[in-house]
Amino acid sequence: MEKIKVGIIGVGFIGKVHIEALRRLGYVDVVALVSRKQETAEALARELSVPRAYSRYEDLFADKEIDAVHLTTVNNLHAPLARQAMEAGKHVLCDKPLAMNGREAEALLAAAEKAGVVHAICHNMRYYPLVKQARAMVQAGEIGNIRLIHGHYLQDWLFLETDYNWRLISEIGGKSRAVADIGTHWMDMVQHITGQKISAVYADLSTFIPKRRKPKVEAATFVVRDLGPEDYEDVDIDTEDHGTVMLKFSGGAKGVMLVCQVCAGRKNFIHFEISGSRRTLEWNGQEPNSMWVGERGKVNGEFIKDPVMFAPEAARYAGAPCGLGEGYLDTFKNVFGDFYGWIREGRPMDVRKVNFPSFLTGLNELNVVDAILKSAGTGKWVDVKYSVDSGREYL
Ligand code: SOE
Repeated sequence: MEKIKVGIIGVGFIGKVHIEALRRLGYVDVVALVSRKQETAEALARELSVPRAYSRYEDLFADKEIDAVHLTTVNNLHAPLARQAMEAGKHVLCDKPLAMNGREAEALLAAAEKAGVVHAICHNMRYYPLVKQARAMVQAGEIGNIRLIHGHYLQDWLFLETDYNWRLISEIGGKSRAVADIGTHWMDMVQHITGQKISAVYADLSTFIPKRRKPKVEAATFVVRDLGPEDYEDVDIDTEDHGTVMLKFSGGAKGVMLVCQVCAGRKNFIHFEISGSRRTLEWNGQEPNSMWVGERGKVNGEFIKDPVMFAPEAARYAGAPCGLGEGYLDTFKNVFGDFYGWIREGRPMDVRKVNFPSFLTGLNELNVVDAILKSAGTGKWVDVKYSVDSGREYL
């Protein structure tokens, strides 16, 4: 069978993660990449053994051999590049957040439906095997009616005032940073597990470091360098380091999400606790291969990742047997497996049928982010206005 040919635009930390995960599928070939400078593109292509290197996006879109494009660029390029790729007939998998705001995402979904291509947003966190098992347990009624959904996503890579990255700048990353960058992961994961959509928000956002020292030569995400005071310039920051968001859900559940990118010692600490009328589940991404199960009237349990004990719809996401650790990098193989499985079977795109997060998911997320920004600005509860009515169930 002909391998599916893929091009990658933006080869920083996450672009390289995508390339490695794509190659693990076995039926996908990464044949081209784009980086802003031709010599950088060629160096990366040599380093990563990718046949073709471009520095112009349009050259990749014009490449007839390419079936699908991954967008792992800065956020403000997601929508314009996705639109061009789809107009060139390419399937698109875009990193989150899908666009700069709900309005831009709505237009992109319409363009995707017009182009008739397969489209996805890379919410990989829902693809940890135990997260899929949590979803299966909720759907099977093992947790009961969901009452409380809470948790956080904490990081420290922006802890110092000399830590700098394009996400800090609203023109490039979007008006929201911590919420749009990592909060969307958390919100997608808990809505996917419970099937309930966020219906209203009450938000408090803070910029604990309003002035930062920007290195004159920018570094990649998570890269720390030892520079002298003369290597920096002062910049004012207009995006949030932190968000505390109270939540109401479509199925009646209540909750709270805490996100912060300046918590010393917290690296990529994504965590949820979901309490229902029968049990509670608690899980965190820094120890993704075990889940706590809270009971009343009997001893609490620890669910060690074991596909034999999983529901069939969750077991398929475990790539290794019981107790053998699976992590962050494996979640990309899983989301790409669903996306390219759909393409390989030649199935038509249908946002209500696909088993992966689509541009509609990305749009729903940005509708929530827009509501969070509005609530933080007004100090009031805000009902989420979904651009597309996809019913009560989270898609
Ligand atoms: C930076 O916060 C970042 O790279 C996010 O953009 C990713 O989505 C997250 O998985 C890791 O941290």
